[in-house]
This record gives sequence, C-alpha cells and structure tokens, in this order.
Amino acid sequence: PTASTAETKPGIKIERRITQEPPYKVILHNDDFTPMEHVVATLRKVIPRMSTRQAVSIMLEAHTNGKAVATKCHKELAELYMESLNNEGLISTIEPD
Ligand code: NFA
Repeated sequence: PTASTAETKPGIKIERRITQEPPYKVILHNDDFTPMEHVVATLRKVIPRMSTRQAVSIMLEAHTNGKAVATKCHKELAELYMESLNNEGLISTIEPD
C-alpha cells in the first residue's frame, strides 16, 4: 500500500491511493490482415462502454504505431479481455501499468 499526492489547484494537494488505480494495460498489436472494421467491432464487443470513436482511435493508433493501449483495468479483467480479443483473431497482450 503506497500513496501519492497530486496538485489540482495551486497549493491544494489531494492524496490518492495508487492501489485503487487499474494496474494492468491491455495492449492491441497491429497485424497486416485483419480488416479495420473487424478490429473496431471487436473492441466494441469485448470492452464495455467503448464508443465507436474510441475504438477507431485505438485501432488507428495500433495500425500506425504497431500497438495501442485498448484499456486499463485489474488483472483478471485484463486477462479476460485479452483472451476475448485474441479469440476474435486479434493480437493482444497484457502488462502491468
Ligand atoms: N493493419 C490492419 C489493416 O491494415 C488493421 C489493424 C489495425 C489490425 C489494428 C490490427 C490492429 N487491415
């Protein structure tokens, strides 16, 4: 258990517990074959509350840079999302944030 402080307004420090933050990243990797439409549809199907605009943005970032963070969440959910994305033919991995 550890904590950090952040400045919001000048001179006002708010303490926030790092242990309450999502500790894992789900990384979407580019490939040369999967249609862009399928990537967007799959992100929206697998990850709750993902808008089409968000999904397109993540897809394009992975397409351009090779990878993109699809979401941040706790480990068990990250594993579920990774398996679901990979079952749909995508390549995803998880890593501690
Ligand atoms: N690169 C794929 C294409 O050109 C699209 C894609 C983007 C695939 C992001 C996987 C991840 N059809």
